[in-house]
Amino acid sequence: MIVVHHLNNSRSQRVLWLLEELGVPYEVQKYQRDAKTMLAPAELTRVHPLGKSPVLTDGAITVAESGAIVEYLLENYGAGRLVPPPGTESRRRFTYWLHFAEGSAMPPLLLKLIFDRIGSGQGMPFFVAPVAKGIASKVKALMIEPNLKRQLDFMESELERSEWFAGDEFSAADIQMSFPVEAAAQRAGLDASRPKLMAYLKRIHARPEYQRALARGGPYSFAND
Ligand SMILES: N[C@@H](CCC(=O)N[C@@H](CS)C(=O)NCC(=O)O)C(=O)O
Repeated sequence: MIVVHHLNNSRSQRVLWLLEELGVPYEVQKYQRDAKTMLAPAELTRVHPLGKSPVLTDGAITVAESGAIVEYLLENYGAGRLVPPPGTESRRRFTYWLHFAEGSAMPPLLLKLIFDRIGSGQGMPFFVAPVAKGIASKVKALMIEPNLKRQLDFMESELERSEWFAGDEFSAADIQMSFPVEAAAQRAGLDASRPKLMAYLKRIHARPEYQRALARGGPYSFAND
């Protein structure tokens, strides 16, 4: 039996969703973030040394890293579904977005989360808070926000070319891309000025498999790393 080691409000939501799309039975082992630090509990390190989520166990096999989990599930349980045929333009786009989600889209989103927290001055001595605020707003203006804008513009333009990230068919690349797009809508300024991305979010949220995955995983707010 496949077990998804699922941290609340996390990327492992995508793994539940992919399993629902594939119709593969699975169990969910739930872990709660620390309310203050938002970090995963230490018990997750018993499943994988990095103690991050998602991790999937399938009998004696342990797979970590969401992109690797997507590839493992498609290879072993996909029977050719949710991935375009090799050698096609769609397959190249699929591979690009599968890697882009964690390799390029998430780093500036995570930096924004961190510098927003630093800039809030919360928990800092009163004389440090204004300095922290100044540094955070400089880093955001010079580095993080221009990157986020360029990436969102690029994603929007790609969805002008086709309905889904890899082409005309829904694929696992759309599942992998859901987390950064949701995070951008939650906390990085993605709004109605980018109608293709907003319509993509609406389409994925309307999928019954997405809804079933939410019901299995529990409350989900996209506000975390
Ligand atoms: N690139 C990794 C990122 C894994 C990751 O950072 N997971 C977050 C949850 S979304 C986590 O476990 N955070 C809690 C912690 O770092 O303690 C993946 O896609 O699997």
